[in-house]
Amino acid sequence: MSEEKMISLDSIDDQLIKKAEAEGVETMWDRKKAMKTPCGFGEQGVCCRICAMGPCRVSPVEGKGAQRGICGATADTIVARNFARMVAAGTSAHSDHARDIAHVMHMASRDGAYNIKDEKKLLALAEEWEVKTEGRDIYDIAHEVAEVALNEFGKPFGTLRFPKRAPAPRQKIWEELDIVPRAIDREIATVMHSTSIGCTADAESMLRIAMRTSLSNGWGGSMMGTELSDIVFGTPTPRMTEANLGVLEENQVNILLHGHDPSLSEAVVLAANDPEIIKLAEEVGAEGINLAGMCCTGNEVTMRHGVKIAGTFYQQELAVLTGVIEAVIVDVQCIFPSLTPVTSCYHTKFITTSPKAKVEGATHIEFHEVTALESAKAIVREAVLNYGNRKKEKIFIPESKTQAITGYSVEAVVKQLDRVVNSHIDPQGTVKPLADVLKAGVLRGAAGIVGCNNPKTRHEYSHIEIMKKLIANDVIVVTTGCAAQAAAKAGLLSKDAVKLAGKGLQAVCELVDIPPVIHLGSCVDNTRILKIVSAVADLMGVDNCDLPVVGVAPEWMSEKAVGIGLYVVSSGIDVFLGVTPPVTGSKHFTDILTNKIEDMTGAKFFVNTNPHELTDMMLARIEEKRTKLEQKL
Ligand code: SF4
Ligand code: MSK
Repeated sequence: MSEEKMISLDSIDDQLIKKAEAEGVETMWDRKKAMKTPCGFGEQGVCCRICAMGPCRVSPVEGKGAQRGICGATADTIVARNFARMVAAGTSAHSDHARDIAHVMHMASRDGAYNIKDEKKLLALAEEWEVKTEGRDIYDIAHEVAEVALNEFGKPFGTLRFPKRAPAPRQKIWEELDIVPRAIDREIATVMHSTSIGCTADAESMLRIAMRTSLSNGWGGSMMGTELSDIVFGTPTPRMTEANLGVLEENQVNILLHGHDPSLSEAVVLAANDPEIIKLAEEVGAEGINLAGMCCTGNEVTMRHGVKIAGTFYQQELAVLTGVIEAVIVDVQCIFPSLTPVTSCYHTKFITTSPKAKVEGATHIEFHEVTALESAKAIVREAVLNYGNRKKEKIFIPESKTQAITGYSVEAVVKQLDRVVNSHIDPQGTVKPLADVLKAGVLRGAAGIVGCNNPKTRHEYSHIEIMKKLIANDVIVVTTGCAAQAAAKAGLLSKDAVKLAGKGLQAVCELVDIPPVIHLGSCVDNTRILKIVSAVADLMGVDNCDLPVVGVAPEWMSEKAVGIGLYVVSSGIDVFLGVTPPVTGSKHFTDILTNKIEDMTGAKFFVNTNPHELTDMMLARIEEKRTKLEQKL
């Protein structure tokens, strides 16, 4: 097969798809084909199902076809409402994830299933939130901080706490635009209310409401998810791991951990290392228990424990096709319902654990945080007892696996930067070395490459092509989510990849001892990017939008990505998309997102489905921002 015809950049994916065809297993590519041409109205965002007078499909072409829905809503209104609902859904997913972590922190105890792993970070947050710490037990402090966090979801008055972390000029912009987020749940409810029949019918006003909601994600729920996870499960530090389906072991019990919330995966890591469970694995004839992560759960456990990465969102069905996975254990988000029919073709158990994400046909073993270890042991036991049921003739483990370094929290990045600080001149513990090399032009800029996979693109091709081109042009890359896993598989998270970087970036990587593409974690951890960018802006005395920094989602697919994209733009950072969002049915709204929003936030969206052209657009924008920054400093 010629390279261009391959579905994936990674040839093992194509091998596994062929295996699926030979074994009569339906995968997403079969279903994609069966979909035929996507609905043009849906693709352009002009289909409204908000009330039962509809559904109404209005024409995206001015003056031709139905121009208004039955209630009179125009294409501008319908597109803007649909977009806002995507933002609200994405915000709810990340924020509800954070709420669960806050509850876990609230139940943490010295002798319980969950402890406080990063006391320093807890104390810093307590101080920031004015929670008394003096003379108090660390667990009392943790419980009060968790209560404050939980109140962020529904407090009746005031605004969220984390936005005060943003550079002062950014906060001023939010105040002027009246988009400082209030309570997280309130912002989501406001979008749902405003988009209901007979409410907001003004595209720009709709966007502002969506922006405020997105900020309640980036500077609210997601940031809380990151901060509290670090406190309870440990702040990540760089560690070596391996990535791709070659990490599966023929002679071990293989468990695929897939989903998002670290409360479950942390307990599974403990359970898989429990002597009683290890003994059981030996009794069934296995040499051990091999955990492999996928999607954001994969990121969470690799950055805290070095658990190997099986692959990306796109590979969830392919992993099962290897025939050696005893159980796919999932919690919430990005889980294909097709795992039921796919696992039924093999011996694999598909185990759901959350009442928020039950799947028909799966084995549901509810995970209870109060009895986390016992709960996780019961789940892992199911996997171990399934080891003897493999169908030998169906086993195929691809040989491919790649070395990667994962787990750069903000603290870890700062620690690396401290290596080059002359402590007689500058204080340690800041991002000043990064600000200095950006200012000097040794690094031309920085890019956060994030997000999912999408069968509209060749799997991982856009992620990797963009990363390679950026680092070759002295743009440092940080990455999260499934983009980070694509980078791991392509070898870009290793120090060997430094040779692919331009001279400036090479020098920085060697001095600071980092790879050119840095793994920052899961999707909620995009807030680590916000923190680093804001810290650099503060040091330079400018706003985020003045920096040569871009956000990129080359293969995004989730509503969560829409929520992220909007909070990134609202935070003053341009966002480059490789998949067109469903907004093109409104010229007016598309123009706001790709043009006018810059007047409000200093940043905007760029869209191009060709990864090379998209990268050229980024490089041009980075240089444009550099020129303006030089004049400003
Ligand atoms: Fe149609 Fe208006 Fe109802 Fe939407 S809200 S379905 S455009 S009548
Ligand atoms: S897991 S949201 S496919 S990045 Fe966060 Fe990957 Fe996208 Fe899910």
